[in-house]
Amino acid sequence: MNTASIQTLTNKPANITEQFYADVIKGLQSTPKQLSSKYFYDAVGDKLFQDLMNCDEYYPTNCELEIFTEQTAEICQAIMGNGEAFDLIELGAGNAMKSTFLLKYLLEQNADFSYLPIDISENVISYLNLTLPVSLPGLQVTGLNGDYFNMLKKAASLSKRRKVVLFLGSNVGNMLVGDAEIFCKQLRNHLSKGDMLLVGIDMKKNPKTVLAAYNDKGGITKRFNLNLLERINRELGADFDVAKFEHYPTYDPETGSCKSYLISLEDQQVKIRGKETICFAKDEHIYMEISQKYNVIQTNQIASGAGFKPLNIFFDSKKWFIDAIWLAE
Ligand code: AVJ
Repeated sequence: MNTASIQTLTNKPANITEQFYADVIKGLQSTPKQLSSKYFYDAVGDKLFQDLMNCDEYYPTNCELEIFTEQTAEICQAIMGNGEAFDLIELGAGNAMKSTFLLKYLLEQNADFSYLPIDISENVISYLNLTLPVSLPGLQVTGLNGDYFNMLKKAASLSKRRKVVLFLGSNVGNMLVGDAEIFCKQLRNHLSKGDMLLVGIDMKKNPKTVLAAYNDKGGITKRFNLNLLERINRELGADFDVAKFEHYPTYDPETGSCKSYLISLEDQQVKIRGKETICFAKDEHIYMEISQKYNVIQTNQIASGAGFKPLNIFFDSKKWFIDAIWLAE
C-alpha cells in the first residue's frame, strides 16, 4: 500500500510524530514557552485522565454524568425533535460513557438514528466499533478516526440526515474564549439549518472549587502535565528531567480562565533528538493548558454569534456544569 492510500484511510498527516516534533519545537522556541494540551493524551495520559475523572476534586465528570443520568429523557426528547431520523455524531467520543445513557434511551424509544463517534485516537474508534454493537444491540455505529472537521465532512458525505452533534466534557474549555467562538462558527458552517449541537460547558463557581480540581491532593493533575514532558522524552528522544519542573495551576475568577503551567526549578538545558537545545531559566514557565469556565449569558452569546439559537440548558443539581442544546439557524 502506498502512503497516499494510507492517508485516505486514516486521514492523518503522513507522519504524526513529525507533526508532534514540529509543534513541540515551535512551542518551546516561542516566548513564552508553550505546549499544546492536545498532546496530553497518549496511552499514559489517557490512563491518568481516567484516574483524574475518578478523583474527588475533579468535579466536571460527575456533574455531567449526573445530568446525563437524571435528565436522560428530557435530553433525548429535545434531540429527537419532531421524530425525524437523525445521525448522532460525537466529537472526541473517548469511551462514550456519557453518551451511552442517551444511546440506550434512544434505542428503547425506537428512535431512527445512527451513532457516529469521531476520535483522533485509532484505538478508541476500533474499541467502540467492536464493543458498542455488543453492549447496545441494534445500534448502528460507524466510528470515524480523524480530526473533527474532516470527519464531519465525511459524516455528511455518508448521510444526508439531520445531524445532532455531541461535544461533551467541557472540551470546548480547552480553547481560549476567542478560539472557542471561531470553533463554534466553523462547526456551524459544517452543519445545516435544523441541525443541533449538544455541548457540555463548565461554569464559573467558587474559585477554590475550580482550583482544587486542577490541583488534586493525590498529584494526578501534576503527573498528567509532567507526562507530556515524558512523552516528549519517549517519542522525540528528549532528556527532560521532570523532577526539575513544578506544576503550577491558576484560576482567575474575573476571566474564568483556569491555566496550568510547568515552572523550571533551575537554569537548565534540554536536548531534543540530540540536535535541538532548549534553554530554561530558573522560574521560567511553560504554558500547558487552559480550562475556560463560563456563565450562561456568555454561552448564549457564543451560540448566537456562531449562528445557533440556544434551545435548552440542562444543569446538574449544584449548577456547576451545563449541557446546552443549540439549534443551527
Ligand atoms: C478533558 C479538557 C475537559 O480541561 O478539565 C483535566 C482536561 N486537564 N485536568 C479539563 C484536564 C486537567 C479536561 N478536559
